[in-house]
Amino acid sequence: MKKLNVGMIGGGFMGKAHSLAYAGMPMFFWPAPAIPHRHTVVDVNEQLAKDAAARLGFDNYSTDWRAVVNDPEIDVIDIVTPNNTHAEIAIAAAKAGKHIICEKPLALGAEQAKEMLEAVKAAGVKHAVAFNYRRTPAVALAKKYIEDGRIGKVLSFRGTYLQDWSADPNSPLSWRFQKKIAGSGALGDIGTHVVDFARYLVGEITDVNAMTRTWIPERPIQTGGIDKLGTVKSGSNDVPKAAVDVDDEVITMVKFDNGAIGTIEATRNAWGRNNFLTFEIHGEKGSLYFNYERRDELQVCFADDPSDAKGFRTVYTGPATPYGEGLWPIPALGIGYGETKIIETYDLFKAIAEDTEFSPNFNDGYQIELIADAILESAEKGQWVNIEKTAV
Ligand code: NAI
Ligand code: SOE
Repeated sequence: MKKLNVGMIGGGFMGKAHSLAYAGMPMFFWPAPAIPHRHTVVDVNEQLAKDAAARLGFDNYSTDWRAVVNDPEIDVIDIVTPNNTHAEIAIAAAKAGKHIICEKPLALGAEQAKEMLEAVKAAGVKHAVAFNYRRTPAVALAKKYIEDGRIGKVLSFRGTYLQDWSADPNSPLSWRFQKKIAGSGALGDIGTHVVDFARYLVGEITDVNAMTRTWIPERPIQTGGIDKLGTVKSGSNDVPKAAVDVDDEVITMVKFDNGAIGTIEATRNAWGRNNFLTFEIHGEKGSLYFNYERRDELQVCFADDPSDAKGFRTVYTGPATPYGEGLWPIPALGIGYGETKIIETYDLFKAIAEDTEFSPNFNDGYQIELIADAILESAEKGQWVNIEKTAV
């Protein structure tokens, strides 16, 4: 069985999630399309890189991503660093002929994403953007129902991504609150996951009309690299603060190319909401509702259900639903964040082994950046903005 050597750049939160997936994928999906081999992990922080190698199961560690990208032993470059580093690493990796998986959002904006797309196309390598939530089995089941015509023509989409980890003004100014590192705030960080759902399940977004707000204009300066996502607060009010220059909240109306309409909301300041990533889709013949906080479940209502039993009911994902052949043998044993990454890794390694396209890829990442840029432009101008369609 073919082995593919992975060079992973970044040893933080996503470094852990992706490493788990490299180890776990062949345990779930056997025969594996190819075996991921954890070759080298890179972090700018040497101690972190060293710890990451020991903890996450890599043979080697380095502080120099360029050396790893150009290492002839490496087949796949995995980019799990903050957003401002994605473009430079991905373009260098493409030039070195490596397959690439890059965390979301693909780039700081559409201009950068376009350069990344051009680089991978010129190199002829496989490219993936890690919008892993679409690989939750219940989300893939919703896609299947829509494609099978079970809810008929889609009329509307309502998507949210609500969290509360930054609602406390003492949650520090990590990289996620700095435009030069993150690109945008709640929009790029979590809103893009909803945009990915909308495009995956409904169709291309053509127009947006948005509002954004920055609720907490300054935060205590964070020293040190990893974003602790609000779990470590600044202890006193005397800590020096700096300005937040990204959005805390975004709400947009959207129009789709197939005539459907919808709304997308994202905020990290919604007390009581944790990973409230949801969609409700209404079609001419039924409705679907998903909430990631209850990710084994898809709520369904079909217009031809018996009239004395009409209403949302719960379908639990399991062996009979998408990816069931590789996951747990009884419905509702429990799908976790790790499984979404394991499935993502399985599909990527399959695409590499079978020379097919992975989706979502850099085309999708670029289109999502165009949509995100249009959302910011719309919020600034206070009017509808049309989105240019790329060659996706
Ligand atoms: P993090 O802050 O936990 O870790 C980032 C790591 O990258 C740190 O260890 C830092 O030292 C290292 N780093 C920074 N610059 C570097 C460079 N030039 N070379 C090598 N290492 C460098 O960040 P986290 O949460 O892991 O986020 C990384 C990426 O993953 C971001 O793009 C983020 O948007 C995305 N993400 C995606 C998630 C998903 O569900 N798909 C979940 C969380 C993050
Ligand atoms: C923080 O909002 C965060 O880690 C995002 O960066 C991820 O993309 C999301 O999946 C979980 O929350």
